[in-house]
Amino acid sequence: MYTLYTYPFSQHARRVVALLEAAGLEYRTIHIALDKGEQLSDSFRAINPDHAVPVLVDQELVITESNAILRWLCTRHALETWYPNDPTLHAATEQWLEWCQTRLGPPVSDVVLNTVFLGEDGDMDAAARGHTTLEVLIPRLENRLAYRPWIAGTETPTIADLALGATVTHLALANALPQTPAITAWLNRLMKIEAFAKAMPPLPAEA
Ligand SMILES: N[C@@H](CCC(=O)N[C@@H](CS)C(=O)NCC(=O)O)C(=O)O
Repeated sequence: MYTLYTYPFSQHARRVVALLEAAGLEYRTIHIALDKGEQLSDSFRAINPDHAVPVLVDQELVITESNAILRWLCTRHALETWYPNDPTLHAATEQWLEWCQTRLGPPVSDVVLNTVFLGEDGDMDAAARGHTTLEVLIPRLENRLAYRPWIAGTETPTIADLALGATVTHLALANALPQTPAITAWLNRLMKIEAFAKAMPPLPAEA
C-alpha cells in the first residue's frame, strides 16, 4: 500500500489523489498541515527536503514532484490509457504536463496563494502579475481544448488532464475559474469522473 503525504488544498497533491482513486490503487494519507507550517518540521524535511506535498512512499521508495509521481504510477501499473504509449500521444501528454508545471502552475499559485491563503501577508502585486499572465495562458488552453475533448488529443483523459484540471480548478478558490466555453466543457467532463471530482475542491454550480 502506498502512503501519500498530502494536504487537501494542494493542487499538486490533488492530481495524485485523482489518479490513485481512478486506478483503484490502495493508499493511505498522512495530512501535512501546510496552514500550520508542518511541512517545515524536521521530520517532514527528512522525507522531502523541499518541504512540499505531495510525497508518495512505497517501502524504500520515496517520490516527490507531483507529475513524476503520476508518471511513475502509470509506468509501475501499466496505466496506458492515462499515459499513452503511442509516441505522438505520449509526447503530447508530456508537453502538457510540462506546460502545466512551468507555465500555468506558477501564475495560478501567485493568484491563489496571495489572495486566499496568505491573508494579510498576501502579495497583491504578485497576484496581479499572476492574473496578467493568466490572461495570456487561459486563451491558449481554451484554443487547445476547442477542438478536442482531452488535452493530449486522446479519446480518454490522460494524466495531463488530471494535472491541468487540478491546477485550473485551484482558481475556483480565488473565484477566478475561467468561464470560457471549451475549458468549462472540459472541466465538466473531468468532474464527471468520480475519482477526479472526489479529489477536487467544489466548483461553482455553473462550471
Ligand atoms: N513542483 C512540486 C510543487 C509542490 C508544491 O509546491 N506543493 C505545495 C502545496 S501545492 C507545498 O507543499 N508548499 C509548501 C512549501 O513549499 O513550503 C510538485 O509538483 O509536486
